[in-house]
Amino acid sequence: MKTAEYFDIVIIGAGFSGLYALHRFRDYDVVCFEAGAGVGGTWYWNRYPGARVDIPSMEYSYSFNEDLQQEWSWPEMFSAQPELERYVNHVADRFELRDRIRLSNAVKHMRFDEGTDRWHVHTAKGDHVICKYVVAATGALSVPNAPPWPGREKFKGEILHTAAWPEEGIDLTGKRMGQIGTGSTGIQLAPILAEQAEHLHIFQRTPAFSMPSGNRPMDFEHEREWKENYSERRQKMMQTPGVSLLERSSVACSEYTESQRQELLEEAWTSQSAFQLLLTFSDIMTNRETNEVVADFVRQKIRAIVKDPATADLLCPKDYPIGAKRLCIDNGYFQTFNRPNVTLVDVKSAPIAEFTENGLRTAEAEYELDVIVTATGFDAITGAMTQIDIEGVGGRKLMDKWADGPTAWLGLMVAGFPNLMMIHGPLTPGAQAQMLMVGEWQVNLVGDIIDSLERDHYSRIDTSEEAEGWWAEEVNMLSHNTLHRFANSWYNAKNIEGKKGGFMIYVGGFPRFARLNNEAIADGFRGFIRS
Ligand code: NA7
Repeated sequence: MKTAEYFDIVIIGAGFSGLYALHRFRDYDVVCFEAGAGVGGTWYWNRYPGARVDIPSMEYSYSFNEDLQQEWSWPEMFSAQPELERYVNHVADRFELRDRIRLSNAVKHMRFDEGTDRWHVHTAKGDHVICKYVVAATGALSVPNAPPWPGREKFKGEILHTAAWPEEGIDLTGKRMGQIGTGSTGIQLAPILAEQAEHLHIFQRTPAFSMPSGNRPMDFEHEREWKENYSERRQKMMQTPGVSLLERSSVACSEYTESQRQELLEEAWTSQSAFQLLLTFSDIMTNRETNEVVADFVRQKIRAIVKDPATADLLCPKDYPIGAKRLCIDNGYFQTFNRPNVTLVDVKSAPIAEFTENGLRTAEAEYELDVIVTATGFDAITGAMTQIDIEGVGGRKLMDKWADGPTAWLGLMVAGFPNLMMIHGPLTPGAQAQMLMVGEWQVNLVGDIIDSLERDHYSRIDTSEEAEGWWAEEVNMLSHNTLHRFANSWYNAKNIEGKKGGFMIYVGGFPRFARLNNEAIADGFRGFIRS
């Protein structure tokens, strides 16, 4: 057993937020544990062909250092995974963060010692660290969801998960392939698999809404303009609900004639600006009829692209509002179904029953496959925290406390788990706002909190169940004002059978979220208990 080491702060995760936290806390004695063999979190693990960010790269990048944002050049408008990984590695080197990161060394167990107000953190490699604060930058989408189909061990071919894609890549040329899952990931992946496979079966449970990504080589005039105005633009971004400078209409759909609506939607569809479609009218996420106008526009697009009417019909989402799950962004996804080597299989009506020696079997038929790619998403938002055995005050475990769904004051702290703060925790804006900059913002908030506790000589900060209740009310009130709750997705834990959670995302927009956080701190740390 290794001897215990002492640190001020343990950071869990060396993704984009964890790396920035290392930089922000550089004046403390700090160590970062990371499960992966490299830095980058999401952008380290999700190296499947076609992985690409769906936010423009001039926006989806760190804002904390002016020199960094001036020096770095993105080759494409929406960066692919290899470029994001190159960037995050550059940041780790440039800011000399590596010597405080312990890779391939996941945190497994944490116990809060009430006598000393210290966390005891134990890792996969047997490290034992005693520290005052833990900052969990564990990521909202970091634990792959692997549905428990029986027979995995029988299958003679290869089973891959998109979020654990082999680093060395894999040659899929001429293989009989099966892809399960048609969310953001599956939609990026399918066109590329189809080019390589002898035949590709795509197993779809729920069809997704998707629009063309508009990716293209970086326009250098656009880059120059951004760089000249970076700080002003970053500030403006923080004043928008999604932390993004997409154009947001303030006009309701009903104010337009039918032909004006179609013209606006067509403009958004071809805008080369991912997500613009959801901002065409002011009331898309609050008015069911408006939402249906936009949803129907996309269904018409699908029917116009996909030649076989039965396949087109199966690809049309019909039973949930557009935008209620994250809108997908594609590079020729629907066109893929016009290829002779691609078949769409409906596993809603005939679910996957088991994996077999030679492929998989649904309730209706058996499919012979060499490789099965599961693009089945994540045990999102809570998964990364509940897979660590975390014992708080009185030995209470986080996974028990959250058995019926997560609770957290401001999405930041959980009552009974002192000195533990989460970045992108449950009940924060998550994927409803640009995660890189919100992560930076939250790290700065945590940094300010820790600085003030140290300055005022506190040894413990906790929150209360009452404060968790206030935040739950705020989150629920907001989610009842929008249409997001009408879809089954990782936002409400309904992507995984049996998972409980309720609505876990803050949909009130970043400015309101930030204001409520700042007000609580300014108001004498309302909702927190310091001692
Ligand atoms: P998602 O969006 O959760 O998509 C997962 C897909 O896998 C989705 O089509 C699921 O169907 C499907 N799935 C999951 N479990 C099953 C089972 N048991 N049977 C059949 N199909 C299944 O994950 P992604 O990785 O695509 O995207 C996650 C986020 O990353 C995305 O929102 C962006 O923010 C980036 P379902 O829809 O649940 O019926």
